[in-house]
Amino acid sequence: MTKKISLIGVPSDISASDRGATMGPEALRVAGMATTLEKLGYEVVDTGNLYGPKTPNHPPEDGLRHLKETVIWCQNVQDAVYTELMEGHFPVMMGGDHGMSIGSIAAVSRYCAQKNIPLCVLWIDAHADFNTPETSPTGNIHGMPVAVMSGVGPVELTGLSSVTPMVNPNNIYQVGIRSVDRAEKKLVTDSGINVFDMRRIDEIGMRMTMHSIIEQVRDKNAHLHVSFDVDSLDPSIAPGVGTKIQGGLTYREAQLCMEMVYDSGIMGSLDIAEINPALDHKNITAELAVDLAASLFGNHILPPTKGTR
Ligand code: HAR
Ligand code: MN
Ligand code: MN
Ligand code: MN
Repeated sequence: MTKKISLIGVPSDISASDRGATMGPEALRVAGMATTLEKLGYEVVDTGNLYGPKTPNHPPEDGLRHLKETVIWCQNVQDAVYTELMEGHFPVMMGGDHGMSIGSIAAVSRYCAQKNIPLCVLWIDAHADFNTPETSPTGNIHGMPVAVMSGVGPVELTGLSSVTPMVNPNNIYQVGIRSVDRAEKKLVTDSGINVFDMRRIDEIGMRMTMHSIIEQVRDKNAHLHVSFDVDSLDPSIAPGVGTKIQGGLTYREAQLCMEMVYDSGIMGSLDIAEINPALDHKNITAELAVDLAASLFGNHILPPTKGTR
C-alpha cells in the first residue's frame, strides 16, 4: 500500500432521504482522521471538500430523486479520485451519503482499466444498494450504487465511467447485509454478486467470511476498493446514520473485518459513507469510523495468530 493518503471530503446528502450527511466529512476531521493515520506512519494530505449542487429536496421523477444533481456530484468525485490514483496516492472519500461511491468506483474502474488490473469491491453495508428506478421504494440513489456499478440503472449513472460495467458483479463482495427490499432481492440474486449477509456471518463467523473474500480477491490479483457504509455497524454503537437496521456488526466483528483487510495488503481505495452528525450523539459514530479506519491502515497490537490466515 502506498504511504501517501489523500483525504477527500464529499459533503453531500443529495442521494439520501435524510438531510445531514453533508456534515460527515467535518465530523470525521473532528474525530481525528488525519492525525490518526499520520500516527500510523502515513503521509496524509487533506485535500479539503469537493463542491456540488445543494440538496433541493424534490420528490422522485421517474423513480429517481435528484438525478441531475447526483450526476454532478459523482462526476466531481470521479475526477478527484482518478487524479489521486494516477498520482500514486491512496484516496479516502469522507462522505457524504453512499451515492458518492458511484463516482469513486467510476474513477477506480478507469484507473484499473488503465493499469490493466481487475477491480474487486468490498461493500460493507446493512443494505444491498441494488435498487433500480423500477424497484426502489424511495427513489433515493444511495440505494442504487451496487446496481449502477454492475451496469444496471439509468445510463446517466452507469455511463459515468468509460468502463461498463464498472465492476464485474462476480467481483463484488458484500458484508453485513440485512435489509433488502422485496423487488431488489431478485436483482441481487440474479446479479451474481457475492453476499455475506448477517445470517451467514452468524453461521460462519467474520474470520471465515473475510478469509473467503480475501482468498478470492488475491486469486484475481485485483485492486480492492473498500466501500464502508457505517450503517453496517449495529445502531447501538453507530447511531449517527439515516437508515438504522438492528442486528448489525458488533465492534469486534467490524474490527476483525478491517484488520484482516489490512493484513491482506490488497486494499487500494476507500469510501467512508453515510455518517450523519445530525442524528449522532457527541460524534461517537465518526469516532468509531476513525477507530475502524485505523485498523484498516494497520493499527495492530500483534500480527495475526499463526494458521488463521
Ligand atoms: N433500500 C432502501 C432504498 O433503496 C434504503 C437503502 C439506502 N440506504 C442506505 N444505503 N443507507 O445503504 O431506499
Ligand atoms: Mn504526490
Ligand atoms: Mn449503502
Ligand atoms: Mn446502508
